[in-house]
Amino acid sequence: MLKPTPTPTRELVNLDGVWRFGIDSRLGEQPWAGPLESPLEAAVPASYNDLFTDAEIRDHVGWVYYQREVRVPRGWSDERILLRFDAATHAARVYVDDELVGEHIGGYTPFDIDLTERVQAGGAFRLTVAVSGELTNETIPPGKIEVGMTGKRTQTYFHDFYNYAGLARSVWLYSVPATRIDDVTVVTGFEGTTGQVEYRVEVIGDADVRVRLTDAAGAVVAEGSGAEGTLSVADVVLWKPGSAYLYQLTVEAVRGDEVLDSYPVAVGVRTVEVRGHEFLINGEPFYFTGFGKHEDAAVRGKGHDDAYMVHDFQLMEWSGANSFRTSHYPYAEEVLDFADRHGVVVIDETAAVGLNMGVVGGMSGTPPFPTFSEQYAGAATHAAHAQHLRELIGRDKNHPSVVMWCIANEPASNEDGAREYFEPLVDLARELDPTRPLTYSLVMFATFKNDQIVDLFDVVSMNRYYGWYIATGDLKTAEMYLQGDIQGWVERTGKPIMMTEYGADTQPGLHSVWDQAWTEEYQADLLEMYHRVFDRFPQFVGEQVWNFADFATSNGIHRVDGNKKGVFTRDRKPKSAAFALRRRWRGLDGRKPGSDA
Ligand code: GCB
Repeated sequence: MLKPTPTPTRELVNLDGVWRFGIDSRLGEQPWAGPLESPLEAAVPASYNDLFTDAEIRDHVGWVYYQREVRVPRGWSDERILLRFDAATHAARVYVDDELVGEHIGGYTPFDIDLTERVQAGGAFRLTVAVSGELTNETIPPGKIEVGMTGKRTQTYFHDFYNYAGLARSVWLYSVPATRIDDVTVVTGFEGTTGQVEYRVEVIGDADVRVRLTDAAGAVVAEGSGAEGTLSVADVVLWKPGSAYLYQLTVEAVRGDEVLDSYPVAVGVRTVEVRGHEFLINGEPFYFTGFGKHEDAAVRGKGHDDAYMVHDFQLMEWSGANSFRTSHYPYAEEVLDFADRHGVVVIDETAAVGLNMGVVGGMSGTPPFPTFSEQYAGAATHAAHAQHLRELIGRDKNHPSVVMWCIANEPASNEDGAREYFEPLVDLARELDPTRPLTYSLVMFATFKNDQIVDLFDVVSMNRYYGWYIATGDLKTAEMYLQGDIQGWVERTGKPIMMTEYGADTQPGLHSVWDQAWTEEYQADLLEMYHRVFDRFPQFVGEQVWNFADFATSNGIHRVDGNKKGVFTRDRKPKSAAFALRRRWRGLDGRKPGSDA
């Protein structure tokens, strides 16, 4: 799916700003049929939950309404007119004036609605969007809605981060020509000093395709024609972690000399491969350093914010992180564009978090009923997961920064039914993208003895909390657990292994001379212990600390003002561990992780 981009043949109007806002329980029937009768206004992009002081809005379970007037540019009378939501979390119904014009389910992938037949160039219309943050056993991620003694509907879910909802990413009105480029897929490779850019273009309407590859200085380095082909790039400059280089592929739909449509795709020439127990980028072993992150900030919730994005990448670079995982959902496209431009490596994760009834059983991991059953993750969940995977790969397939798909976070891969659930999804992902390795993040109670799906995947990604949830405050015991655990996976799989989560909640400013949980020293010591163990295994290909920054969680007795496993606070101040990571990841300790040097 192509991101709306201004080109010589496409125009774009950004609809971000302050919209009228109300929750369904306070609005009349068919609130879209006129101006919203609500005194509230909400910022877009932003999750709505933390904007208001009213707890009933924050915890609302149901539909909320956003509304604004939209003016269509005068010059668009011969164009197709599309509306794009970069995300509506988790479901949306879109109305133009009094009419329902489209719906979408899935909170972290974009969707378009064609308004050409309903709006007029130079005219205006009332745009109303109903958004629901509800999670059920038919959604990804899953959740459950219960009605309590007071009659209030409450939402529970099986992940710890707060279930922010609303229009957290940009909204656009854009024009495209009737005959147009509908999709572009790029796959790159190289041999010696010659790069290859394989491309495939889908066109709507009757047109020929012409492509042109330009280098970073704008010089044409290759040209081609036809809907598919391979371009050769002499003296190719590769896209490398820490050293991004982007070419631009300009794709044109043409009839004779007339250019009907034009669309640019940023192309980083690089390869990704798993060989034996190595993860190779451009044929060279790559060791991931970095974090699991969240899209999370005060007030805006999961609202995309360019300032936070720039600052987060700065802090990652400062700490020596070369990568991150989009835990636990696809991030805004701007983030991947930024990673492409700055040579940061991304593990792109679906929103499939919480497919695990074992977490309800606490540390015993005993599910109250089977996870992979109609009661929880059944046929409807599976269909939603598959559709989400299609939308994710459709959106992100051309990003050089994305080196691996993570199909789920901590599913109950130890339970019966896991294989039947995951095998078709793995097949689907490989069909959609045969070029990138696949992984899933392994929950603690999915062990090398009882996991049922690891052989389907390319990389073993472990989430482990020895020294925190298990052997709390006892790093000696934790070290023995961790050593045995990794050893077990090495012997079972022979695949590359990485740690996609490890960490400890830490209250900034809390200090102790003892091994005391929650102190800054304990967080740093715990990470150091893990690193000591990782360095003993040549099969280890990476470490991503949980989490980059503190983040908001749902109400609960296990968290005080959110999850505090951040190496940075929620407002991005470093805890002691940040300095320790910087020393290790920048090689200031004299040895870079994953290298023999
Ligand atoms: C996990 C989850 C992550 C949590 C983390 C924790 O295993 O994948 O979403 O935030 O543990 O801190 O408990």
